[in-house]
Amino acid sequence: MTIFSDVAPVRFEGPDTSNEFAYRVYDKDRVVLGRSMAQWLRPAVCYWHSFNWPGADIFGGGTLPRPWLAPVITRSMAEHKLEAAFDFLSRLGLPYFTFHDVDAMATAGSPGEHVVNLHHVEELIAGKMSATGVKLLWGTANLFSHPRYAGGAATSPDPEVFAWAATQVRCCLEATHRLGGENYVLWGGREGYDSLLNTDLKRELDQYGRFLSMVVEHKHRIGFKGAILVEPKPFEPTKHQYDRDAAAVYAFLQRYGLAGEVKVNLEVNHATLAGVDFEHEIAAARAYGIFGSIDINRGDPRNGWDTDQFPNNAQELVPTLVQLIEDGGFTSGGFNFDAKLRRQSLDAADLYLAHIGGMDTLARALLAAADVVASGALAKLTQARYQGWSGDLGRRIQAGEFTLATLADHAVKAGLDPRIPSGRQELAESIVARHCRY
Ligand code: XUL
Ligand code: CO
Repeated sequence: MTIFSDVAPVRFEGPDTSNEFAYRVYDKDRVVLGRSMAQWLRPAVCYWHSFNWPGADIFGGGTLPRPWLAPVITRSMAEHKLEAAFDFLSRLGLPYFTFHDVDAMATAGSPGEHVVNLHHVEELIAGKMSATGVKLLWGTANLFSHPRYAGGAATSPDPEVFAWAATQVRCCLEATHRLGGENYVLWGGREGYDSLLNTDLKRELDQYGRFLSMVVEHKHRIGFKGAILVEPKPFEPTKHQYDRDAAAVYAFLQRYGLAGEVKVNLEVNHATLAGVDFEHEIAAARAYGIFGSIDINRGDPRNGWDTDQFPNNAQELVPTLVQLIEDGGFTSGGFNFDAKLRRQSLDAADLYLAHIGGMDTLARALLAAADVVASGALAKLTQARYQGWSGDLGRRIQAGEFTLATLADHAVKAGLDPRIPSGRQELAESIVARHCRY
């Protein structure tokens, strides 16, 4: 018995159910455009917000019932947490979870203790995974909470901190590999600066490049076949983070020769904080060939910080799902609920209600996006816009048949007087809106 045992296993009951602890739209086996909802969405519960966060904020302490939490976590507390987490996971019925090393293990005071404590909990996690069938979408090392990381991990002014970070990533990557994890994530929360007056930006980027190269080398050394994913975020906790968005990460990967080795884990509210739509981040990552996985959540339109709320607006997510369907779905990625309860969501039951609402939102967006794609209407409209590029001039420009000078000569000689086609933006928006009926 844990605090999560009061809720019966959550099942699909359809839109007319009066049971709040049931999925209304998310039916894991329902086939949509040739594959099941579970296969399209590959949803994961995150360990940190769900089980390792007491509901504290900068003005006050924990509010949520998490009896296994304290400033120093002992082995028995970590085991209590694990018991509760897998009780919740098996009742919620989603296929994956994600975790940071320190979310799951007993607190360590030295690198040696870190290695031992992580290994101890890894074995217990392995047992729980095989007992419940819940799989690992990705693991990650927390390189931002401990005071040693205040000045960065890989980008720290102190190489001993870099070595500590290397220890954590080595162990967590190996644990993720042994647990059958499908990806490994690095979120560089402190890899940035608070002031350029005391920061050597070029040196820090070189350090970060070195670190990631070491991670990639180790991945190959141990035979980990999953993707290495960097998670972009523009700021918070630092004033400026180097991996601010997908485009910045791509430039960084190119600079350090890692573009074929590392992809991105994109998060909805990180895009919002970067001042772009989430679908922009997806489109940019796809264009650069680095799209990997998604942390699903949302911000609050009137708050400029990372509120990590559960998603509740399916229509907003349709452009993302359309792109995912166009790609034929995730490869190794999935939708990880990097979302937390509000501080007043005090009951153990609230964690179920939050995930159920989030899952139904994703399922609604999937169904609407599938209808949009099946109708062919957006694809037709976009294709019509670029039609000119299929003509003689467009093909010859792309084939490199013109120089700037010969093309200019051609324009003058032909007296070009183009009329661009209508963008039909309002129609495109109506197409999305009219398919949001689930
Ligand atoms: C922080 C964030 C992290 C990463 C994992 O904003 O999103 O939870 O997803 O370290
Ligand atoms: Co995240």
